[in-house]
Amino acid sequence: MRPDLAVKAMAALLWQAHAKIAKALQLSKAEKLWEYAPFCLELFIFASMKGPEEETLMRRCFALARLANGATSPNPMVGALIEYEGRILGEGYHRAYGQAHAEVEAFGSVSPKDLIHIPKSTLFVSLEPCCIHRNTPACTNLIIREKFRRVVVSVRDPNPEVNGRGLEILRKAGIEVLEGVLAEEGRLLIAPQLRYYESKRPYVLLKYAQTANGYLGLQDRQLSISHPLSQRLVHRWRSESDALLIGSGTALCDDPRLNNRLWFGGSPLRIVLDRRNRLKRSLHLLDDSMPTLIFSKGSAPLSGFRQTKFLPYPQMGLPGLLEQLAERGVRKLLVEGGRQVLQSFIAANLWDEIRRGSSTRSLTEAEAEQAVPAPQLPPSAQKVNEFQLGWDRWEVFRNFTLNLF
Ligand code: AOF
Ligand code: ZN
Repeated sequence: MRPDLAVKAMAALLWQAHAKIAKALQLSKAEKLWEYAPFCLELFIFASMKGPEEETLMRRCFALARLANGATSPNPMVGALIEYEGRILGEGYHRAYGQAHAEVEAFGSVSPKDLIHIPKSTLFVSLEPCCIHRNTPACTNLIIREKFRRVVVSVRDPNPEVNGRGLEILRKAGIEVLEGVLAEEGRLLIAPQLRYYESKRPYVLLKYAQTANGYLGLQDRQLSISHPLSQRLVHRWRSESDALLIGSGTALCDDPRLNNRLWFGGSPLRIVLDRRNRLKRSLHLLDDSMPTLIFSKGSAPLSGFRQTKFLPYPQMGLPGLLEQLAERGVRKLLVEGGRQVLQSFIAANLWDEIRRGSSTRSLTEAEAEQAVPAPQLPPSAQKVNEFQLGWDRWEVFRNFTLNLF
């Protein structure tokens, strides 16, 4: 039995006992009030347990939402479940852009015999239900039609076409609405969309690996720093990103493929900043095997590509570049270096998160002479998480000057 239901049952027993005792002792009205004390205490405990119960179920919505990490962009990840008397009747999540919303998936998973309970059920959703018909019909219509008793939401949809209207429509239809459950975590889940609607640019995630003595690598050749498990993790991060950006220095030195080979899901759009038109046709990045954007000087310096596009490097610099990417639907941008590119994002304060892996590997003094130092962490970087993976220590920093968290 659920603990909060057990308390409810206890409170009911106390209530009955109280009535009998009061009658037997023929207590006065004032004395009777005292009899309420234990009952009130139990009710208080019950009420205070309701919060964590809601948080537990909302956490489950977040976990469901994250199952589609990388597949929903430019739309947010969303998870939902339906609760009836402590039982989860159904759950679901928005699986991919253009497909059914989390609420529809959750409702669709309810077994036919449980459908009669819907009018007494609570719908938990990590995001405010939509009230517009775009790729799919408005979720508010489904919720009203099926007569849900209550809707519990973590955060509002930052899309100005929805932003609070979904909740208002539900309230007007007589549905009890609670918003703001685990709002901080809910905002993190939709950080790329919040960043887009707030700043018209993608959420920028800088990632780099450094040696124990703080170097990214050598000037002219690739250095193997990270543990194989870290490489796999980085591919996972690639699968969760819409685009992956590097500078021409890294392209020439490492000749990377910049795709996702070590994790499930797809690969991001490849982006190279090549302001001096230094890229060579023989590089993996110019193999035309997947969508690639090269920001170069003037019009296309090379031709004959199908999936590779050359665009002039924007006069506005990084802000202009990010605006262009946002217009192309990029909501989450992973920047994988090198030093110059990483440092320019940091200098312009155009970053939201930094993931830094520090290896136990060190460079020799001779190697260090022609090595590239890791970027300088800005004072605005606040560490929010760290973990060990093989011989690497990963640290996660967020930019708290940007008003997103
Ligand atoms: C929800 N539940 O699971 C998702 C929502 O028609 P679409 O898919 O393009 O989405 C239109 C709006 O719905 C947009 O504001 C987006 O933020 C929101 N996504 N809403 O109720 C969901 N994925
Ligand atoms: Zn919806």
